[in-house]
Amino acid sequence: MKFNLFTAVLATALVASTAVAGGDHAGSHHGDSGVIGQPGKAATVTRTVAVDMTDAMRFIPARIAVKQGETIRFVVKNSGKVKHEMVLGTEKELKEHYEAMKKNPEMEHADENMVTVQSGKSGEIIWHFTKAGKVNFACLQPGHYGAGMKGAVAVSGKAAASSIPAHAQEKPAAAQATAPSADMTDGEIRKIDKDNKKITIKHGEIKSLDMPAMSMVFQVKDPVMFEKLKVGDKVKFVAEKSGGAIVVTHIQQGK
Ligand SMILES: [Cu+2]
Repeated sequence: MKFNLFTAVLATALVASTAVAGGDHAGSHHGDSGVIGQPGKAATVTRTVAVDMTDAMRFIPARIAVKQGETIRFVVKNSGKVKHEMVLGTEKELKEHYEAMKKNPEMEHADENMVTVQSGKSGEIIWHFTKAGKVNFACLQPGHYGAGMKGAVAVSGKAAASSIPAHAQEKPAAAQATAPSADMTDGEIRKIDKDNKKITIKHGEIKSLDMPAMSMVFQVKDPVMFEKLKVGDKVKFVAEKSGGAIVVTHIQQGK
């Protein structure tokens, strides 16, 4: 009896550690992840892929092959003279986001599926590919995607027959946007930069700015707003365009 119990515990431990270490089970842990995968952890990176961005509006390479379950560290270099970025997404997401960037060239987005890189510099994205299929990427700087600055990651599937309960959560913040206060947007604080009077908020759709759900860096109107806020807080806020920036004018604790 004792032996059986021990065996059971050991088996459980093995399963748990495999899931954590390898991330092998196709996005089944945490019930997270959309269709393109999820942010990866540095500790579980399986491979590094170098990507070069050029002023010819190209990614080199533009085609990247990975296996389902891999966590890739993209080291993204900007060899050009202008700012470029690499953003992972579905074609639909990228297009929506690109249109929002064209309307709001001052916006500074900051999701984990992307990196914006200044001329001559490098940045990185660590991404865990949980589903077989195609993950697109593009540079969403105004004019760049339109000029063909895009590519795709082909994610090859595995033979494994594990079921993938990931579909349920493809629409995160936007789906809960049935707030009674119509002009407030729901969000969650990701980063607070008091020195530069900036705040990063993962937010739902901002109808007044025609902006889809994403994480974005905002200016704050008054630094006094920082006093009651900390990273991780759920908030409701109002943002508007002002003096070449997108500024949070009101913010309060959400539910
Ligand atoms: Cu670009």
